[in-house]
Amino acid sequence: MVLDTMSRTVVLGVIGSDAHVVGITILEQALSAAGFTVVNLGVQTSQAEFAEAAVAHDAEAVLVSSLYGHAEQDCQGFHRVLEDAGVDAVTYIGGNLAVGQDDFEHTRRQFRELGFDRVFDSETDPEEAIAALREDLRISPPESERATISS
Ligand code: B12
Repeated sequence: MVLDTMSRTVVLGVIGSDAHVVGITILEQALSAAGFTVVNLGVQTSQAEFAEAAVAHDAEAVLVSSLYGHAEQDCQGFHRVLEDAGVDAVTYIGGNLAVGQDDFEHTRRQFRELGFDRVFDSETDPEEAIAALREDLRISPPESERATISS
């Protein structure tokens, strides 16, 4: 079943000790404008805080951001924490995920193996994440965009 309504909740935050706030602020605005209910946990968010928020808000997606180069360490065991808390949500991660990030396909594989459903690099336009969420959560695009997609 494809759902038309967009009151779907997304939890968003920057994991670990990372304090880069600009990316998630832009993502929050874009997701809100696209009709999602966004719970922005802000910077320096622990794995447990992501899990607690996802449960408390019955989130359908958990979006993790990391810029400072320690994402791999910060995300070890993350999906186990979500699973133990009973979270049933798609998980995305994006940002500057590796130091250097010269081979993003390698980075993507690494984070897919950690359990993330989708992995985005630092060039990602928020619209890409929104399109991915619509696909993964089976939300049909708004009327205004349907003509564009079918043309
Ligand atoms: C501003 C900045 C800072 C500011 C942050 C201020 C603040 N409160 O936000 C300050 C000066 C504090 C800072 C500190 C540090 N920084 Co800094 N910082 C930057 C800088 C210049 C810009 C980041 C930014 O705001 N970009 C603009 C936003 C719009 O883009 P964005 O964050 O990339 O987000 C977009 C995408 O990545 C994507 N995205 C992000 N997350 C997600 C998540 C999902 C799910 C999706 C779909 C998409 C997505 O969508 C966003 C919107 O388009 C970058 C370099 C750069 N040009 O990117 C370095 C950079 C991120 N910093 C870096 C480093 C190393 C640090 C420090 C560790 C430096 C140090 N030794 O102290 C510290 C870390 C401090 C900490 N605890 O976090 C490195 C990271 C290196 C790496 N990963 O390999 C970078 C890349 C600089 C560099 N080239 O070396 N930094």
